[in-house]
Amino acid sequence: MSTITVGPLTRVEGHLDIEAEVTNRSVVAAKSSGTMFRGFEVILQGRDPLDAPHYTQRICGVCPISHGMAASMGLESAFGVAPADNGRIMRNLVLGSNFIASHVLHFYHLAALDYIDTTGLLNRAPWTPSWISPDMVRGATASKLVGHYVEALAIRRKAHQMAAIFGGKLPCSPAFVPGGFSSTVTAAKVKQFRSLLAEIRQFVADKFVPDVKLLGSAFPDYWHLGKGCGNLLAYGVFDLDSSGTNKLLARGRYTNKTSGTVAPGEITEYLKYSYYAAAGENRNPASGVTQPQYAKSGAYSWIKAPRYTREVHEVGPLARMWVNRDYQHGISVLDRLTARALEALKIATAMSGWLDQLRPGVRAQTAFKVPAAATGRGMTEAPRGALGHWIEIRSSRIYRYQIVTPTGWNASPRDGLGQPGPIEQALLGTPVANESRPIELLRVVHSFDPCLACSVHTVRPRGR
Ligand code: NFE
Ligand code: MG
Repeated sequence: MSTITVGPLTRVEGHLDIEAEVTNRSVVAAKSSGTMFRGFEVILQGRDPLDAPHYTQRICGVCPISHGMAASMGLESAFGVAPADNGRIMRNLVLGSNFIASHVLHFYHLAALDYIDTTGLLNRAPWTPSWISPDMVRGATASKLVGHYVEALAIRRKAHQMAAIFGGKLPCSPAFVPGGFSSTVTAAKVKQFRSLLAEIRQFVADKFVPDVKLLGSAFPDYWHLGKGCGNLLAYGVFDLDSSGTNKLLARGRYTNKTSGTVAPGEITEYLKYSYYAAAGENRNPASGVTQPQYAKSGAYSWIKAPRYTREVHEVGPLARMWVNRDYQHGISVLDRLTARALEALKIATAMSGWLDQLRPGVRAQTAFKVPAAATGRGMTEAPRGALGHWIEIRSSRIYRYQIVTPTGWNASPRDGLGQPGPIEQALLGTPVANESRPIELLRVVHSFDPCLACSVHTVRPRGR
């Protein structure tokens, strides 16, 4: 038996270590560890509730819009208001732009280089040195994919420009407010948005989706690798009206091979293997506690372990597309990549219809009053999966703020029952041909598109 540690594992957002025990060239146990403590839940305590959409967007430059959305929804639920239609639609359009930017970023700039022999194509830092393996695509196919890799950089820029038309700027849009959106709808903005969207959608349809298919044919084994826990969970996203229940991607769950609904009270977070004081063990985030404790005996991660009915669940594009019956081919490395690309196309297509629903000149925000005391919950989706913010207001200030992110679910450590997290489970059985270059582990981990900045939501210099 040997132990392989990939730390830090690169081409993810944030700082992740993966430790895998390998026997007979196959993984028999794995640990996923978030190696940094950030402190957003603590930083928010005592602040003005209206700060939440702005502070929480700083959790991550890749998925800020989702945090703006979850925080605004949490405040709306605490204040008892619903967003104005123009505001709801602009938020969806900005979030949709951010989903597409993130999915394109993930496939081309984070995952694809696990599959392409870039020798002679990307011959300088930061692309070299890199792990090249004999099964990688090369020649004309590799050149074509690297060409799309470069094009994808411009597409990401354009997706940010598109989001900024209504969002004001990217990353971190200042327009997120409870009751809707603080910007205005004009015919000129709609036109500009439509033109960028057409170009981006075309890239997704003509390059992104076919490129993922191409990898699907070139790496058949990966339709069977990285299966993981098999349970999928989605909170749903992109409200299509003010009801809060009618969404482009509906809420749902697939647990032990059975479809189910999602009851927010069933979500709890375990802390046994995380660097937090035991006081908050297995609590629903509405009463959750974030009290860092480092070092702590047995703990190995700064990520908590969220579970639904105490069971391990994977979240992300595959979970969303699965519970919506858009894609139910299987659960594996390639199914995650495929579902992500197809979801980008579905969202881009829907966005063009949303543009038609905007009403120039009509107010985009409902009036609200900040109550002295209230609780609220905002459950939505980030590109990487289900995202929830829980807020408790006392004396008109934030008393408690709890955030459970998608990578919190996917990269979670073992829970109080000893069950490994989704990535830890997905690594089991992964073959490792060369222990000094375990590219197979990267392929499995990258399929989840982990973001550690989000999941551990101030770095302490030199051990202090
Ligand atoms: Ni930093 Fe994020 C997304 C959120 S992942 S990227 O998507 O929330 O935990
Ligand atoms: Mg949290």
